[in-house]
Amino acid sequence: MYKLYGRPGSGSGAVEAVLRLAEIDCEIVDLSRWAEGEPPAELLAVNPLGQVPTLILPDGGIMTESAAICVHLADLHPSCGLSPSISEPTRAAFLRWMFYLAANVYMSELRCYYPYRYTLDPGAADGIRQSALERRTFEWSVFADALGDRPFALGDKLSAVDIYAAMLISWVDDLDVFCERFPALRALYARVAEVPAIAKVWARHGMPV
Ligand SMILES: N[C@@H](CCC(=O)N[C@@H](CS)C(=O)NCC(=O)O)C(=O)O
Repeated sequence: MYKLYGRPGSGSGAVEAVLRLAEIDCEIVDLSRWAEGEPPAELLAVNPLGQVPTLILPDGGIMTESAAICVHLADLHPSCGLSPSISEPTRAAFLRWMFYLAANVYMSELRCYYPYRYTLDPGAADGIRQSALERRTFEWSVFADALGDRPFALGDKLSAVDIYAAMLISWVDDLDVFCERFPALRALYARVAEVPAIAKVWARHGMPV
């Protein structure tokens, strides 16, 4: 049995959606928000960074890193159709965009959310947040340009990339402005959110459906 440490509205949303679509049984532990530097002991015991999502595998192994977890689960359960197999032509794009979103957009989100972690100068936090917001917009524009007018990141078929992107889109503060600027991403979000199993997870995470 898997065990997922998460928090509603956090990076565990995409993992939970993949678990549901892959019909994987999993105990979900919803942690409440914690004060800076004080993650719950239960989480710290399995992830020294004190971050969610953290997944305990059936063999007791531990996985962190939201994108890696999504890829791993989707690969292990090919019937869910969320990851192209290693020999499919779309595999390279699949890996590219999973890693792109995790390494760029998610990281910009973290700089917005925890700007003080990226400086020793308390007066610099505001500037870090502002530049992260600008950088995030640029990163989304790169993703939107690559998406073009295709329904999903890899073409006609939903994959874990779309779920991951939709989770990150839901974190944007000013969604109206964002959707106006990136109509293709608004459409992608809507397509993801209309999948019944995902809509249930999004609702649990307080994400727009
Ligand atoms: N690179 C990690 C980032 C995970 C992360 O930063 N999660 C946030 C919630 S979205 C968290 O747990 N923050 C608590 C903290 O860093 O203290 C991933 O992709 O899973």
